[in-house]
Order: sequence, then structure tokens, then C-alpha cells
Amino acid sequence: MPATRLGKAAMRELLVGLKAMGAAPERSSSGGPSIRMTEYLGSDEKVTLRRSGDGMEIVGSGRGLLYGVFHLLRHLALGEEYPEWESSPAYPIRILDHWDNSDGSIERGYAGLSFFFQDGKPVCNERTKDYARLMASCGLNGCCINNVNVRGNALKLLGGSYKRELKRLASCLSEYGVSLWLSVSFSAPMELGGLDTADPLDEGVKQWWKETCLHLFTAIPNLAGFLVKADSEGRPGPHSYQRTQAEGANMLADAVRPFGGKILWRCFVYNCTQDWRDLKTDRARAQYDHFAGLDGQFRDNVYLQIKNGPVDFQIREPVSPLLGRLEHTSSMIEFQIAQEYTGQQRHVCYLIPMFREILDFRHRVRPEKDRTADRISAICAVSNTGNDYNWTGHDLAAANLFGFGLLSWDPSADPAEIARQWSILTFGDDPEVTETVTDILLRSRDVYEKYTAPLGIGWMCVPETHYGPSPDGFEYDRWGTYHRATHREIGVERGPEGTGYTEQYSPELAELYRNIESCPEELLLFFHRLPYDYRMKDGRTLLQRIYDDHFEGYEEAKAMADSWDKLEGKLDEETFRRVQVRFLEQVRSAAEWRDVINTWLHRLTLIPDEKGRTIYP
Ligand code: GCW
Repeated sequence: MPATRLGKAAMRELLVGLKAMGAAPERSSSGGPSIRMTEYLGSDEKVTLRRSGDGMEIVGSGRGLLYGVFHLLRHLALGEEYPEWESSPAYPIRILDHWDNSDGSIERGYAGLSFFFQDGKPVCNERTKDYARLMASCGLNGCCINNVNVRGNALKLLGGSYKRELKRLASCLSEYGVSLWLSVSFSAPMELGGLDTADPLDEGVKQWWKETCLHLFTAIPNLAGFLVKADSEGRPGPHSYQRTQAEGANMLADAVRPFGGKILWRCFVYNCTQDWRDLKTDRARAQYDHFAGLDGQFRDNVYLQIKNGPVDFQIREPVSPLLGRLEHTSSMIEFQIAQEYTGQQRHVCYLIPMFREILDFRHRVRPEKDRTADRISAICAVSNTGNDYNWTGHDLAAANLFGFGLLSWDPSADPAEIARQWSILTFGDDPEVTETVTDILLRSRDVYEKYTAPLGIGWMCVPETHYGPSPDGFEYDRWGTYHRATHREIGVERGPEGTGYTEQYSPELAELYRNIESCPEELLLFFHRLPYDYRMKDGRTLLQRIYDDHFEGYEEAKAMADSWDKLEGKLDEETFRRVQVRFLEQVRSAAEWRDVINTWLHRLTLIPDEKGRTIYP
């Protein structure tokens, strides 16, 4: 019988889960198949599931037991046999970053308000507990509860004003092995401590952080560390004091070290006040330019948190070259399941195949252990949860949360199998439902890509909201996200003759991307500036390919919606309708994207669609 808090949680979940599946489990053995839990002391996450007699044995530390129980329940719910499983997670840090504000809003949140903050304070209630269970059931072990843009009352989290609330929250999370992380502001010594500087080399500043950490970490034993957005989009950082990113991160790393704390330092540092006439600055280069030269200068409790692509969570970007560059610094990949640029949980867009591709990507720097998955030491995603009844706004968006959890445990997990399992666990095992849902999920990324910005160019969405089409919306703005389309050409040249971004990759990859012929077509307009009559491999012109994609993307979105409609009567009515309403919006929006992008290009180029379809709505 498990003795620790985590072990007991595992036992509780097993009983709850079995009962929910219609079994009538008993705590002691009184004949019949048995599930035995053998707990050893320790905090490792390893788990062993083995068949014994006509039952099962689960062996692990409290944590291991918890993950083992959820694995077992999953397999039983899938109608499979008792699984044999010996596993430990690929990364010790597997977290969700929440962009929740202390006023209860969520930056880029599409599933209602925050469940971490109410009335300016952190809260802990039944939902927090369910959240912790949800996290553990997907294999995740940490969450950062507040927005990286630290504002308002959230600033005070560090100062100890909400110590009692945080302690309760942390304790509730820890029951399910979920650690608490906090986003902090680099200039907290000024904002909270009344100092006149936040210079990381200033003795007073160092002392302030040390004392602050002593108070906070002593009060909240389950606090794992801090997440920091510095020198990024107006946030304060070491650059204000002519210090490097390493000097800034290390000062914080020293302050949290006595408590086993870690610093997750974001690499999203770029010039966000670019003039569109400036042809030299290329935002795609920024992360690498700022961090590559600092490799090896960071303390070992610093993790560089790197967005999966060089720009910002677009539907198609190359893998960030910084992920292939760091050899002596721990790195952490940052995905986003919040779908900020991928349909905002109103469109279905299953991102797990894309994440898997990125994790599998070979950087061609060394012969072995060269994939992104091998090079990183930690993994996170910007969360897609909120206070909505179904947690994720769009019911199908929950597949991204589940899938992200499974991939972060095992980066070689199969996205199609994850989709299938998720469908059965969510909607039951009617084969028609499983087939339809899995098919929709697996097609959804390509469909979304087709009707939105073409071939890796990104950013044709409405500024501010980042939803819906506006091909010139970002063009004369300060964010460095230009397509520079004229009536002749479109795209930014990122080869050596252009911004030189391609040269940030290993020689082999630089060569691949530099040459238009070898550059993967889906990324053609990310890397190259091309005339509209450029011939694609299948003989179509670039422009015709874009027209076709937009017509097809809309048709395919409609086909997904139609296949959902056929599930009427096979799912519970409320869920069916909720998703149906989202599909109506997706199809409407896909038509808008198709018409706006095609019309814009038609007017720019005056080249008609070869198939003579109506371009003006
Ligand atoms: O893309 C931008 C988002 C911001 C976000 C920022 C970041 C939290 O539009 O809302 O700020 O990325 O990742 O820091």
C-alpha cells in the first residue's frame, strides 16, 4: 500500500478510474485479478508495469506510481490488455506556461478566464486540483502560473504578498507531482524593492534577489524556479545596463541555487521597433545572434527557453537554428498549444504532428544525438487552458494538450496513435467516431496552412488580435514581420545575398536552404524572395499554387465540418453542438482568408487564376 502523498494520490486515481469504467475494485485482495502497487522511496519518475498472475504490478516511487496508474487506466479505457511498460520521461522538466494575468484575463487565452487568479490574487479550489490531475494524467510535471509579461498584482507574487495563497496552490499541485514556477520581472528590485537599479552586477541588486528568494523558497517548498522574459517586447533586462543575457540569467541562477531552484530564461529577444524601410535587420536572425555567442557562459541551473521557430509560433517556420547550436548550455524548447496564430481554438488545428517533426529534426551538426529531441533538456508549451467548462474552448483543442504531454514524456510517440487514443478516451470507441475524429485531427494542420499565409511566409493576420486575414496589416508596422510583396515578387531573401539567416544553420542545412531548388517548398517564401511566375516542382507557378491552396483549403475545411456533422446522434448532444458551432466559424473564416488573400494577390499582380474561378467574393 503506498505510503507517500503521491503514492496515495496514485491509489485514489486508480480507484476512481476503475469505478468510472464500471469495475468495483476493493482495496484488499479478496480473490480475482489484483493490481498491486509497490512503492519505493525516492523522487524519480521511472515506472514499471508488469503483468503478474492474472493481474498487474506497478512499481515506482510515488511519482512513478502516479504515472503508472494513468498509463494503466488509459490502456484499460482503450479496451486493451494489461500493458507491460518500463519507462521514464525523456525530460525532467515538462511544463505548461500560462500567460495568466492577476486580473483574471489571459494573454492570448482562448478558453475563458484564468483559474489561477481571481480578484487579483492566486486561488486554489476544486478546479486547481482537477488541473493537477489533468497534468499528471498527461505526464506533465510543472506549470508556470503567470504571464511572462509580469504586470499589476503579479509583480507582488515575488515580494511575498501572496505567500499564503501561493503556498496552498503549490501544495495542491504537489499532490500530483506538479511543481510551481513563477514568471518574474527582471526589474523587480526597482518595482518592489525600491532600489534605483536592476543592474545584475550591482551588489545591492544581488543581495535583494538573494533575500527575496530566501523568503519565498522557504515559504513555498514546491517552488521550482523562475521564468524570465527579459529585453523582449519592452520588458526590462540586462541590456539596459550593458550586461549580457548570461550575466542577467546567472545573477538570478545564483539567487535560486541554494533552494535547488532553476531559471528558465527566454531567448525571445529581438528589436520590436523596426522601421519597415530597414532592409538589414531580420527578426528571424535575432535569437541566434543574441545567444549563440554566449554558449557555455550560463550557470548549470539556467535553461535557455527557445521558441520552436526563429520568429513566433507561425503555422510553418523552419526549426530555430539556435536549437542546433548550443553545446554547453541547457536548452528548453517552447511550443505553443494556445494556437495564437493557428486558429485560436476556434479552428481545429492539431499541432502534434508539427511538434513531432520539430523534435525529429536533425540539425546535422554531429553524427549522433543530433535531433532537436536529443539536444534539449526540457520542454514546455504555452497553455491552451482556461475556465471554460471544457478547459480548452474548442473540445478538439484538448487533443493538443494531451498530445503535448505524451510527446514530452516520449518524443518518439506517434501523433496518429495519440489522436486515435485521445478520440476513444474522449468520445468512446464507436469506430466511425474514432475514424472521423482522428481523420479531422490529422488533416487539420495542412488545411489551416492552405487557407492562411502561404509557404512559410506567415503574419498575414490582423495585428493585435492575430485572428483573421490582413495581408498588409503587419507590413508597415514595427514588428519586423514583412513579406515585402510588390506586383512582381514576394518574400524576404534570407540567403547569403539577403539577410544571411540561412548561414546560422550547419553547413549542410545552410546549403539546403540557401538554394532555391533544394529548399523545401513548404518553406520557400520563408527563405526566398521570388517572382510570382517562379515554377514549382509540379510545374505550377508560385501564384497559381497559392491560389489553388486557398481554394482547396476552404473546401477541405468545409469537408471537415461536413464529416463532423455526420456524427450527430453518436456523441452527446452538447459536445456535438459546441464543436459544430466552432466549425461554422472555421468555415466562415476559411472563406474569408481565401477571398482576402487571393483578391489581394490578384489585384497586386493582375494575373488571373488559370482555372478561371471567381476570385472576388
Ligand atoms: O507573439 C507574442 C505574443 C505576445 C507574447 C509574446 C511572447 C506574452 O503576441 O502576446 O507575450 O509573443 O512570447 O512573449
